[in-house]
Amino acid sequence: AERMVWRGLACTRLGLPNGDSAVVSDFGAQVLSWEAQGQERLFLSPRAVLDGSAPIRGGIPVCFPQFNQRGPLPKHGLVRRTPWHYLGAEVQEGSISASWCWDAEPSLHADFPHGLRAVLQVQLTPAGLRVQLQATNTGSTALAFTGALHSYLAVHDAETARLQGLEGQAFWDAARGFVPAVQDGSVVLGEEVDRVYARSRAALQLHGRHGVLDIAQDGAWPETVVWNPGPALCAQLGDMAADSWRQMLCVEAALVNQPQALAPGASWQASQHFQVR
Ligand code: TA6
Repeated sequence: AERMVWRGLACTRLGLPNGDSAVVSDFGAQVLSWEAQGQERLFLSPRAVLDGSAPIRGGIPVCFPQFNQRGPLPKHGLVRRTPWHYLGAEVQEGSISASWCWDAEPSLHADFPHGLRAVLQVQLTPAGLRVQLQATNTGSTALAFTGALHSYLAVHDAETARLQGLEGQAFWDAARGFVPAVQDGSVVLGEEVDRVYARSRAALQLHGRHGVLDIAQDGAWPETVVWNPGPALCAQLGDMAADSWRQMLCVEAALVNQPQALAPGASWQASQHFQVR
């Protein structure tokens, strides 16, 4: 692993002998780039704010300990807008991983008076990337959290890209009045989609010009969020270009509907895994 400065951000670059690589910033412990089989697999907005004054639009933001605006904390929580502490890297047989941690003291935020440690581990394997979030209650009071790995996947052809594997899953769509529905067919790009699905046990597949990406999450993430702003909302987002909605699809491993309780001393962990076929 190589520590480096990338567009002004303190980052770690992970590389494998086959040429695959990943770049992760200390700010947000956010994966900003993942190249597998010679292709960039993540979307990073050309207008992303990279000076630490705002969350970074793209890559894999960690939303924690609150998803979206479902609580008193800033949107998507505290950790995507602050530097994490780099713990180091480890080479295993055929893979390399690195970890970051973030600690909350009870005095950190008036609306979150708890001791909480988050550890993010990023593991690069041939044609694969695994991101794992671990949370430990380091304080003396019980707490509850929600969150997500808000992964922005690269789309190279908006007309033909489709996400398969959610057929038959229950969801609600924040862009359509939160009305409960069941997924019929694949998810395609076009209008705004902001959906919280019950997790599918099987991996999802993002089909695109550069092949098929399998997307899996373990059961500690009970939901999958699929988000694309579509042209109208995209035009209002200052850190997206007008056509950025055509180049991304967020497929998020998430914990949204029911907050996860953590007793003092207790830990929780969950991962999302991407594999190019
Ligand atoms: O995960 C979907 C979502 O919560 C959407 O509602 C949308 O707002 C998106 O995340 C991006 O949020 P952000 O605060 O990064 O603009």
